Amino acid sequence: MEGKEEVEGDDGTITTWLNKHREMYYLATRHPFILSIRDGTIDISFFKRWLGQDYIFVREFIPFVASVLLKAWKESDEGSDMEVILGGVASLHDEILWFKKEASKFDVPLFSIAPQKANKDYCRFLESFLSPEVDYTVAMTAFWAIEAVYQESFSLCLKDGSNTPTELMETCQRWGNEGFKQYCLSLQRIVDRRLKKATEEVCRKAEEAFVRVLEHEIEFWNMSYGDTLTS
Ligand code: HMH
Repeated sequence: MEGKEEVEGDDGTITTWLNKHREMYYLATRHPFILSIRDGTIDISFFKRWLGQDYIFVREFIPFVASVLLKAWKESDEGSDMEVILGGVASLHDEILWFKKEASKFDVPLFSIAPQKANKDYCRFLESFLSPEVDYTVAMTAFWAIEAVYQESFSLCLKDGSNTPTELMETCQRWGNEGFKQYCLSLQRIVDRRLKKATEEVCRKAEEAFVRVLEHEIEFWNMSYGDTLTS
């Protein structure tokens, strides 16, 4: 169902980056945490930890996306960018409600959870984009990458032959569904369009942001999957 036909926007810079940083992208999108969901072997306590930590992350992600919206309003050459980003903001509202519902289903107490180190580091990274000094194209690149990693990861758990536990299907569908994939492609097209006109400096910073996102995503999965609750 999730065919290979998605390589739309083919010859854009993003395709080049995905090839260049293939190994790291692979680590971020096929982490043992995700594979264990797909195989049905996940330790549910790891899932619950991820759920609580991701709720904290998403709350921080909202101001980040709002700042991208603001940058689009100020800097974008294309009015439709704002609509795509606004759609992202709207779906985050739904996502927050979903986290609360899901947390109560799994008895995860959302309000007494402390962010772990990898989460704090990732949130601090998000905050670094809030400054008006950060270019729209660079922030947009990070935004796309953050969404794309989840889309790619969770869609793996919906593929034929996967053995995803029923109670985790909703989570996988949330980020793995076709609509979310199309939304990620819209973000990707914006980034590719912007990069075509960007200075070398902006392109370099955007690529750097992409790689940093992959690193943070890997650390986030490690945090969710590891044995330790500390640090
Ligand atoms: C850590 N990355 C992380 N959490 C998320 N919810 C997303 C990406 C996608 O929104």
